[in-house]
Amino acid sequence: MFSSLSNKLGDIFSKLRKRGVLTEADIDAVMREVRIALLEADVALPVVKDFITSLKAKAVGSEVIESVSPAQMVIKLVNDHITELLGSEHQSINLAGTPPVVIMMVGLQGSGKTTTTGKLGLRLRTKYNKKVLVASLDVYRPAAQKQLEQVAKRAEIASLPIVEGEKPIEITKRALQDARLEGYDVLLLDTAGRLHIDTELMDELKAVKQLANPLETMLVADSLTGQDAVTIAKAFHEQIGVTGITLTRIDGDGRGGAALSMRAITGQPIKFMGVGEKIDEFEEFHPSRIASRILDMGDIVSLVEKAAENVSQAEAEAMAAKMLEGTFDFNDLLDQLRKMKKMGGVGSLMKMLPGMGAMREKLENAKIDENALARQEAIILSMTKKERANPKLLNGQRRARIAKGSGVTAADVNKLIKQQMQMQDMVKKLKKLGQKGMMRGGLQNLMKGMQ
Ligand SMILES: Nc1nc2c(ncn2[C@@H]2O[C@H](COP(=O)(O)OP(=O)(O)OP(=O)(O)O)[C@@H](O)[C@H]2O)c(=O)[nH]1
Ligand SMILES: [Mg+2]
Repeated sequence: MFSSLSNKLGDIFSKLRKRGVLTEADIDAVMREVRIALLEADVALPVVKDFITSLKAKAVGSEVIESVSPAQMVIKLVNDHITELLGSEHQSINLAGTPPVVIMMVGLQGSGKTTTTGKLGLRLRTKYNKKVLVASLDVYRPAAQKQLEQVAKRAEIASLPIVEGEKPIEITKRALQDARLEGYDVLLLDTAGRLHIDTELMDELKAVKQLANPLETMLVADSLTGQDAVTIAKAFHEQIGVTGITLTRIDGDGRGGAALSMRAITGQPIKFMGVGEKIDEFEEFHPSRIASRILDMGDIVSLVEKAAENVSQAEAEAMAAKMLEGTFDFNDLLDQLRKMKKMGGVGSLMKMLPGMGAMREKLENAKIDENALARQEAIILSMTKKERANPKLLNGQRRARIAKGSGVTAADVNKLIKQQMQMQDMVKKLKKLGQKGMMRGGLQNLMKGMQ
């Protein structure tokens, strides 16, 4: 889903990551590329314009958090913006009414109303524990009512018995009555689709709506139709009032334009998405999760958030200064280990680092030993203050004592000391990069050295 947009943004950001400090010209160039990517994804022009304007204002005005690169900051800003565009908070179906709660499904022909009625019914039965009745008001297309009956059977929910020759309004009355008498919690009304929005269809929907007084009027829209889906949604909302949107065929939607513009243009929340033809291929729509799927940036976003929480500017500066002096010893390492632990361990940190997206699976397979951090901490704690400050003191005898004291093998102790030496080397290399470069990438480079 949204793979082409995801790839384009991925390309833009991977170029970004290679740069240390971003200039304003860099930011401008990025914004241009993001703009093109969104337009190519078929996002509505006014939505793209707004997106870029407010993103740029934030990018220029935001403070760059130490230990996070400006490129990461930009990625986080874009992520936050996409989430906002998708509606920020997840909105679930509204069932807060006196049963039977009526939900009316509307949409153009073939948008997926009948399928979605079954999917939603199944979900209401299994996840929400509701007793569900469905009724088809589609008296125009032959076998439409039978189709819903079949779908309901698969979802193991009840469907209103079919009476030949009945009009939509009559079916609605009967459905309401049955639902009341038989104690159903929810009544789903599947309506007929039309090729285009026409007055006849709208008048019928209005009449049904007035009679049934639905708590939710769910517009079912085909995401593959891109901007058309958005225009249609707007028209439906203006004419009959929509309370929620289900986007279908997200599974085939590489571009994502409809999903990204829908909320902004209609003002109505996307509540569900259809991700396949099968009855259980249906998901609640979570803006933040979709945004991270689109960006596929691992969890850079949470890295930035966590870094902002955990590493104060003063700490980062003090550490950078120490590294520059080349006096980064075991005391400092202990400090770093504790910070890393606070940030969720090496495993979760590695996953969050830029450029790790593609490696995520490999990393998970590699099963980074989370206990390693605790072990390293124990080893350092078994050292005397002097030893921590001056690792050169650590001869064989002292190493054996430390191993015993911390309950690890001598090999573990040797490994940590070796790592520390490698880190010293790295510090020397970093020194050549100058203070600025190091402060930007200090913590990450340090962690790469830890692996
Ligand atoms: N891949 C995929 N196919 C879907 C999805 N939702 C519906 N479909 C398919 O879309 C086609 C039309 O679905 P229907 O549920 O009959 O659409 P409708 O809106 O009820 O159509 P009318 O009643 O004729 O207006 C069917 O072949 C469904 O299997 C989805 O999320 N993904
Ligand atoms: Mg139908």
